[in-house]
Amino acid sequence: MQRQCPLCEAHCGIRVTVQDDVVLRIEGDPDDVLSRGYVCPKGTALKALHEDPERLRTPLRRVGDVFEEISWAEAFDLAGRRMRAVRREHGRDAVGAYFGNPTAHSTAVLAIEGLKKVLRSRNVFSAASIDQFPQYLASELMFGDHTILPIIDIDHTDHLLVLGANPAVSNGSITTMPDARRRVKDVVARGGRVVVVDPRRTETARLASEHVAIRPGGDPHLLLAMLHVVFRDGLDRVPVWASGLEDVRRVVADRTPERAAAACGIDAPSIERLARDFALARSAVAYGRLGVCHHTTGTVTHWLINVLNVVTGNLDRTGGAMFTTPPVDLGRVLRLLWGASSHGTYRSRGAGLPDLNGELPVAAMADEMTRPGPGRVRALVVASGNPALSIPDGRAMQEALQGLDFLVCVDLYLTETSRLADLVLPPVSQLERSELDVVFPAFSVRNNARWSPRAIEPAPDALEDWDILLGLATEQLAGPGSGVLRRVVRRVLRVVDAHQVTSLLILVGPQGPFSKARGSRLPRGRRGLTARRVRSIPGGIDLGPLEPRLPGILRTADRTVHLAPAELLDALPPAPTGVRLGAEADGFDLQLIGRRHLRSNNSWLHNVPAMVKGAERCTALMHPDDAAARALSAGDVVEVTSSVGSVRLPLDVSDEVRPGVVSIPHGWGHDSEGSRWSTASARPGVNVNLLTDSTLVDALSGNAAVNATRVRVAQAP
Ligand SMILES: Nc1nc2c(c(=O)[nH]1)N[C@H]1C(S)=C(S)[C@@H](COP(=O)(O)OP(=O)(O)OC[C@H]3O[C@@H](n4cnc5c(=O)[nH]c(N)nc54)[C@H](O)[C@@H]3O)O[C@H]1N2
Ligand SMILES: Nc1nc2c(c(=O)[nH]1)N[C@H]1C(S)=C(S)[C@@H](COP(=O)(O)OP(=O)(O)OC[C@H]3O[C@@H](n4cnc5c(=O)[nH]c(N)nc54)[C@H](O)[C@@H]3O)O[C@H]1N2
Ligand code: SF4
Ligand SMILES: [Mo]
Repeated sequence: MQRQCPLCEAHCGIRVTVQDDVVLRIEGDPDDVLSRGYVCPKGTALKALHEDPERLRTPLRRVGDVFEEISWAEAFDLAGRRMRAVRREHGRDAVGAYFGNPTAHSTAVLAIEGLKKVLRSRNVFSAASIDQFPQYLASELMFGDHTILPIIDIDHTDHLLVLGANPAVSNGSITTMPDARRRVKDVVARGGRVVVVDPRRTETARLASEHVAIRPGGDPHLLLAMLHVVFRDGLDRVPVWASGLEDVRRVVADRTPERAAAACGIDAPSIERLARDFALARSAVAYGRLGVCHHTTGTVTHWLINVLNVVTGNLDRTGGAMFTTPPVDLGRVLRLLWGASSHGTYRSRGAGLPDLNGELPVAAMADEMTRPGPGRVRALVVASGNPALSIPDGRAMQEALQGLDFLVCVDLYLTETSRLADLVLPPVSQLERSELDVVFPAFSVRNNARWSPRAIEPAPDALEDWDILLGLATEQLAGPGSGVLRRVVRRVLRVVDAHQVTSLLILVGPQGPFSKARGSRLPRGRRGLTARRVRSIPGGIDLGPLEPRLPGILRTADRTVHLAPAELLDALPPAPTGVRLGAEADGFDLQLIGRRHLRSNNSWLHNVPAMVKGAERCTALMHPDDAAARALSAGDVVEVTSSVGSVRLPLDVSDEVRPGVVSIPHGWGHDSEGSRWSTASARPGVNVNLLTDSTLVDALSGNAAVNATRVRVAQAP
């Protein structure tokens, strides 16, 4: 059977061969309209994940130091009683929620909105605020809605400028581009140029025409100087639907390449050339992702990336940054549920970080669980997340989780987080669920609609995330008569499933029969997409290349793209006058950045033997000059220390990283007592978030700025 791999944003099509409920083989699906046969090693690991004896199959309740298996009815009853009691005693903000990365990869994404609706808590968090919050906020301020996200038209561009992304490994993020390696190589093969701006010579940089080893955090300076050159040399081609141009011209007027050079570690002639190459290309697109999100300047940098695309005439045109026409308009769904996109409606009690669309930044999460007073989180739902490893200041986070009155985790495993839970609710495995992808067509390089049937029949009493999250939501209903209400809602949920909801959303969506949206490209004679049609075509439906959609989809009051929102102008980093180089006064003389690996997926594929075999991957990587200066060599165990904590791990030495930088991957640190993944804990690695500081954030969005962490490295005693 043909379906998709839901592990990362690429959502590759896979063929799963099953006999007598046993998976024999998983391979890439050549019929898939987006991935055309590509699959990475993680995709084939879905079999091992499904079969993993340590994957949970039954709800678990904590009794003292151990877990015991209970029925679903008992589990929901327990969750309901405990959470309603916390709410009764301490108010609705005392029940919080954290939604992790995999929630976006199934219909759980719709169910969490239901849970949020009944919780009505200020204390809702998600992995998005250690990820794409800066992109959301830049979109909100410029396009009027955080869901209007530009996607790179990599398959048609003549010039790709990558800042802080490594699609050759990640396979694309906020641009779904399975087999990104081939797509990057194709740009070069058709005579185009790929420039990768990254402190590390990454897997993507090795495929590129040029690698520019920027100082971490230097991106806004580089972009301001590139814009300076574009205007100075009269290379701007600004579309009519953009406003605020004069303000942009004004703020870049003194941002010369010479002034930017030291701040970004790139010499002025190179900056000039990068700017001219970009602006003079037939089509060009600048693309930024995590490397630039994870900085104190995250939102400013994404704004400048968008501005560069707009003023060179490359937003909303083929080969530039474009907008999709997906089957489901998630922005509209969210607006129906929550009203217009909003920012800073309320703030976290401690650090005063602003909400973005009803979600507080994770950088404030541990503090909101421990800071006394009204509004303190005492009960928490964690759905498909592992905050114990994924959030800055891991020690504080783990202590805060431990201090909760009630923690319920919806997870497949006893992880570093769920081991601390009072109740663990495991959904079916990825191969046991069926779904219509409602998220990633909105981010894909081609418009598409794809259906994933289940490959394996789940056990009769097994539940999907959808059922579990809505079950938890039902249990929140409280007040007079609520017992009856809960019974009625339970009945209703037995007949209303995720498929009915997604079918309806497609029917009224931009590709549906009633839509007049531009960019709908159904084959002639077949008007309007329906879920039934999507389900009937294995490999999915190709709805054509991305098409120009501006200004129609803008949600700003004046229907223009705002090039110069006041918040962003105010937040510009000062023009550099002199830059501190070398040792910092506090002795933290290196800057910490992350890296991803093709066989990892954040914190949770390390229990699959094939995903962790081979050389140790959780290592500190530094430049030979930095190693020599500290009398260190490859293989040494080093101690890496920040103002927050320290970790010990093996050293790797390579000139692929820029001097002054040390790179450690995240998602490791599987040595906690009580977690239950024996393969992972045999080679635990260390949790890099024991070093990162939850007070380092992008000032505007509150996104965690983990790449701004300063450390020192020495031989471990
Ligand atoms: N220092 C540093 N920290 C980072 C990052 C970084 O680059 N550097 N990256 C950040 C980013 S981009 C992200 S997205 C976050 C991720 O942060 P999280 O989302 O908190 O963590 P994950 O490691 O993705 O954990 C996912 C959990 O969900 C479980 N799971 C997997 N599939 C399912 C499912 O279908 N249903 C359910 N219920 N559970 C499931 C897994 O067992 C695992 O425990 O980490 C962030 N943290
Ligand atoms: N194999 C695999 N694929 C994944 C994941 C995974 O864990 N494994 N995770 C998924 C998730 S949740 C996400 S969000 C995406 C992330 O997708 P990407 O953003 O493409 O992935 P990263 O590897 O985090 O790339 C960030 C890059 O930024 C660079 N960088 C660090 N600091 C700076 C800086 O200051 N300036 C610049 N210009 N560059 C900098 C880093 O060296 C790194 O190469 O990947 C997804 N895909
Ligand atoms: S790149 Fe790998 S993990 Fe991501 S969807 Fe494709 S097969 Fe799955
Ligand atoms: Mo992410």
